[in-house]
Amino acid sequence: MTAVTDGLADELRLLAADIAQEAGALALRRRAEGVALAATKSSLADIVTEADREVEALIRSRLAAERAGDGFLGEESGAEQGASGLTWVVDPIDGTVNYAAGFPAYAVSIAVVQGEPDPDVWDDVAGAVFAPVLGELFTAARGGGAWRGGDRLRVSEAPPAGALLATGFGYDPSTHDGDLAAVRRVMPLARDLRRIGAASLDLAYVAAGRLDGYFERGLKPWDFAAGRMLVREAGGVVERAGSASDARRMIVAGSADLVRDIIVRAMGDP
Ligand code: LIP
Repeated sequence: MTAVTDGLADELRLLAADIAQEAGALALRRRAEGVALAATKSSLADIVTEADREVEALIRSRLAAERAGDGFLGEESGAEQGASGLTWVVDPIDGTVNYAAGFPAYAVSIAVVQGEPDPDVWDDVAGAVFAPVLGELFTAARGGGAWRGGDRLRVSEAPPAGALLATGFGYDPSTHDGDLAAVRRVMPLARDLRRIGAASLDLAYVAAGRLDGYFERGLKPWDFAAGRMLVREAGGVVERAGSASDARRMIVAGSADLVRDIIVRAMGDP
């Protein structure tokens, strides 16, 4: 079991940032050449492109070369246990629908965590979210704060006019009614609502204070591993609301007060 010192956490932050930027550059090149759909996954709307697979393969091989004993949990190529107690949790292109449609809001999301590869119990070590079109890199290391480039990030307090919130919707059409009902219940807290289409960026923007809060049901660990760490290191709170047996538990991020208010409304009676 690797002992994670502050120095190692920061080293892994820089490695995550380096690989995320290399992976982002590959995604950008492939986008310029045209997007080829490789398959659909949970539903027809849940697409994977050839680039998702190629970018994840690049990240995986870079990590295998640099961090041979670590485990891996990736959106496209699954899980592999390591011997070091550290696991890399990777979404090669978060915001695949944006990527395929030509919207700039997509990102490479890379986190490294310690302990069981279960987001309810793992300890954050380091993470990076890189949006190649937007040219923005967000990073965090355990206890070392969250950063956009060289600027330290801090979550906002929602202003009196109401919170600027973001949310997202699952790919499965049968989940839309429930997602919309949650939006309706939370809306009284909001000044306005965004649907950016990439959970890692929603969370990075909460960390940066651009958004006051974010909530979404049904995210997978790779969607939020790095972003959740950014929010926490920026002084915010990220909760998973609902019972552990619910595969569509809601992620709620923001300041402690706002997260509490969102959960009370979102989980209330319709
Ligand atoms: C997607 C997101 C999006 C969310 C989807 C999905 P993908 O990740 O980040 O914002 O609403 O449910 O998880 O599939 O593009 O990596």
